[in-house]
Amino acid sequence: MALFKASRIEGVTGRSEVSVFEEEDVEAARKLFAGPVSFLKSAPTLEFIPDPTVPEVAFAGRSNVGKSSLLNALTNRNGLARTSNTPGRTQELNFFEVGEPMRLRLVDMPGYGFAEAPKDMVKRWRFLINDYLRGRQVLARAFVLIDSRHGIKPVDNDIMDMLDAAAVSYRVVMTKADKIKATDLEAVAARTAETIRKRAAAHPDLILTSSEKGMGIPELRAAVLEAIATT
Ligand SMILES: Nc1nc2c(ncn2[C@@H]2O[C@H](COP(=O)(O)OP(=O)(O)O)[C@@H](O)[C@H]2O)c(=O)[nH]1
Ligand SMILES: [Mg+2]
Repeated sequence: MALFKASRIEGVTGRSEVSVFEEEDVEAARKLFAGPVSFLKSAPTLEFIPDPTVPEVAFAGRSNVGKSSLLNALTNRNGLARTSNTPGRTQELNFFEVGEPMRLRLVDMPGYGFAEAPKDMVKRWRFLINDYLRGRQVLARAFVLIDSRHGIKPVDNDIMDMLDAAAVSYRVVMTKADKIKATDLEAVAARTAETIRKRAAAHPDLILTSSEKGMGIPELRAAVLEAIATT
């Protein structure tokens, strides 16, 4: 059984906290994302979300965590998801279609946790996300993005609470791994893995990524494909 180990690291405790994938699964995922990917629509409320005809995989994270960059790296398309330094501009669910014929939709969830967010905006965000997570039958898995430099913050715990409560399985993805030293990355990965082990709906292993360097992107693609494999 061939394992894909390009970005595997051993945690400080000596065990691996990082997911490994079989080479053939990584290759199948690479092929899928090398094919057609297109933006479908933005939905400010649930009335506007597309008919649930294919499985969905959602991406959540604090604003500025690197979500747009990661979606672009994942899909191999530079301008698919807009990157910016102005947090909290979008409060919509963005849907992207992958494959021909379409295999799945990627859902870019609105970023959270920016400092100047007005209270009613935060409230609207909570309602939208909760309704989507609780009501979406085709939602196969969520990916929760955590900045490697900061680790899990209270706002990240909020979204993971919502996912646990809605019984939506999710995986934690560390972003911007190129921004810190390898030893610090190991430490933050070990700490993060330890924290999520206590969570009901979380996958125990992490995926370490850098959109800038392409690190962990093949694994993330494989994890997306794995998420819809049983649906
Ligand atoms: N060094 C580095 N910078 C990144 C990476 N991913 C995103 N960034 C930068 O972080 C900022 C926010 O990224 P963006 O993708 O817009 O984050 P979003 O708000 O979560 O969608 C931008 O300036 C990106 O260039 C990464 O993997 N490495
Ligand atoms: Mg963004």
